[in-house]
Amino acid sequence: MITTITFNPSIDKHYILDDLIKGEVTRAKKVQNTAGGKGLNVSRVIRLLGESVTATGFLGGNSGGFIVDKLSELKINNRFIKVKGETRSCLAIITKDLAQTEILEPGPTIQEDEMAEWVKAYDEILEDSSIICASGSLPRGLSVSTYGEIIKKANIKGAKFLLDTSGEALKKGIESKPYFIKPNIDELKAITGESINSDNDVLKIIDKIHDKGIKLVMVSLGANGSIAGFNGKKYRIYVPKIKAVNPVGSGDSMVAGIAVALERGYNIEDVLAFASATGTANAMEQQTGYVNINNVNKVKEEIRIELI
Ligand code: TA6
Repeated sequence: MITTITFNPSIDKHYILDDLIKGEVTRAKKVQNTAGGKGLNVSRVIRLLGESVTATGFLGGNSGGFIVDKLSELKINNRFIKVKGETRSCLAIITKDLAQTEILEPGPTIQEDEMAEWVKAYDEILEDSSIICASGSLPRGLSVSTYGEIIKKANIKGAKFLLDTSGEALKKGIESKPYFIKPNIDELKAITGESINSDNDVLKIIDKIHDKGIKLVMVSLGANGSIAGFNGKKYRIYVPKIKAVNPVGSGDSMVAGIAVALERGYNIEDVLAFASATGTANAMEQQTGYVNINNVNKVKEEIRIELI
C-alpha cells in the first residue's frame, strides 16, 4: 500500500489574473480551491493514476473539514489527525504571461500531544505500507529532524521512503537515508552549499548523494526534464514541449508517478519515464496536482532517456 504524509496541508487557492499589480485592487478572472499541500497533490494524482492510497498528517478547523470532504470524493483513505489549529491556505496566482506567484501561509502550530497521536497512527500504518511519500514543509511545533526520525522507522520496516521537501528538513532527512529524493537545482545548492553550473556538476553531486545511501535521485530541471541516478547509473530525461497551463504541482505529480511505478514494479527506465510524463501532464491542466491519464500515457511515449 502507498501512504502519503502531509504534515502541513493547505487549501490551494488558484487565482487567474491578467496582471498582478502591487498596491492595486485586482479582480480574479477565475478562482479554484483544491485540497493541497504537496502530499495531498501527490495523493490525488496517485488516485488518478489508478492506485489506492492512504493519506495522513494533520487537519484542523473548517479548512480541514473542506479537505476531509475532498479526500472522500477522491476515495483517498483518510488517516489524518484532527488538530486544534486551523489548516492553512496557499495562494497560487497565475498571470496571462504564465508567471506564477505563490504565497504560502505557515499553517497551525502542532501540539506535542497531537504529534504523539500521529506517531501512534504512523506505527500502525507502517505495518501495511510498501511505499511512503512525505512531501512539503514542516509546520511549526514539529522538529526539523521529524522526517529523519520517521525515515528510520520506515527503513526498519523495509518500506521505500520518498522524500520531497527542502532546506534543513531535507538536509536532516537525507542523513536517515530515504529511498528517493527529488531536489531541484536551488534545493541541491542549498543542501550541498556547492555552485552548480553544468550537468556535470549535477552528476558529481548525485554521486555524493548515492554515497550517503540514497538509492534513487531525480534532479528536476523543470521544462528541461531531469537528471537521475540509480544503482550506479545516471540518466538524462528529456520531456516533450507541451502547452503549459499551470505548472504548480508538477513536482508533486512526479512524486506520485515514482510511487505508482515503484508499487507496480516497473524497471528503472519505465519508472523515470512514467514519473516524468506524470509531472509534465500536470502542467497541461488548469488544476494544481491533477493529471489526465491519457495525457500521461501519450507524453510517456515522447519521453527520451539517455544513459550518461
Ligand atoms: O507544490 C505546490 C504546492 O503543493 C502548492 O500547492 C502549495 O500547497 C505548496 O506547494 C505548499 O508547499 P509547502 O512546501 O509549504 O508544503
